[in-house]
Amino acid sequence: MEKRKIIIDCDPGHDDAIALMMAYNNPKLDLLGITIVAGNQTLEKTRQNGLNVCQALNIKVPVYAGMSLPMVREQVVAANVHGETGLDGPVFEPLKIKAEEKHAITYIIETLMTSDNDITLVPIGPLSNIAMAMRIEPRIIPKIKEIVLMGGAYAIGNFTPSAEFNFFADPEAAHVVFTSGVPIVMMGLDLTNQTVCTEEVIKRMEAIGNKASALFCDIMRFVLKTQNEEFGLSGGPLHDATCIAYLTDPSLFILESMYTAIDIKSELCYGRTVCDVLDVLKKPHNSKVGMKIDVDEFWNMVERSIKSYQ
Ligand SMILES: [Ca+2]
Repeated sequence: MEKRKIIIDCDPGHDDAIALMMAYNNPKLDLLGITIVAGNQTLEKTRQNGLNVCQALNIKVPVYAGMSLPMVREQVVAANVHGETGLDGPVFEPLKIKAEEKHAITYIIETLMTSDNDITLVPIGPLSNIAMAMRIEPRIIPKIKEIVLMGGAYAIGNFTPSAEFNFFADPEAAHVVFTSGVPIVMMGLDLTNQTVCTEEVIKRMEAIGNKASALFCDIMRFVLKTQNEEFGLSGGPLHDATCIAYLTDPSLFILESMYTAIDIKSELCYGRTVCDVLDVLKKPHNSKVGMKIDVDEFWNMVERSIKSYQ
């Protein structure tokens, strides 16, 4: 069976770390490269976190650092959820691996331009790297097989009342991506909030007893703590990991095709994902939006992924 080629563009981040864990060692996926963007924390910190996760799990995939700032707006980070380092909780060994010299955008452009139109981009942070790559070299746009991303929400936001964090952190970049014409699968908060990791799930993964399970538990125990403090929740969603689950087994998901736009003009709704769920605008559909996930099977998949690390 041919593996699906992917590039993960991330801002690690707790759920980013689990997504990387699930993508590597995955029998269905060929993880070509990891590109890093500022988001949950500054670029310096998200790069360090990405490398820490790769070193801890022995993930042998090149890591490229990209945009340190959004395209237009001033920078915002999500220290309220991810802590001062952006990946508070686990304690890592001193770093022995480094990011590549090449800029993430150069890597994305060169890799797509020399591809057979068979690479899927998986952005799970703000879309700054992907949008800038599209603006610098528009010829990459028809080369992208599909974009499977975490971001947005057809209902309410989590960083403002109307906007989800990834899109609020760089709304103009999200606008560029959603108007590019590339087929988009959007895993928004409406779907990702269904994957609530509880202490019971953590105990189940802890019982596996390998390095991946230890990292999973250190990460998710911190997530549970902040989700409780910030939102009063008894569990923490694994937002970014849903993209990897979809790429591994799309049959676990219910998606709906619709037109989606990003609000980049208003004050109250800046960064809001305006999803035309009822198709009132009759505009060509540019996205398939995740509505429902089989949560039991999702946890089985997470468990299989953790077990794949010896
Ligand atoms: Ca992320």
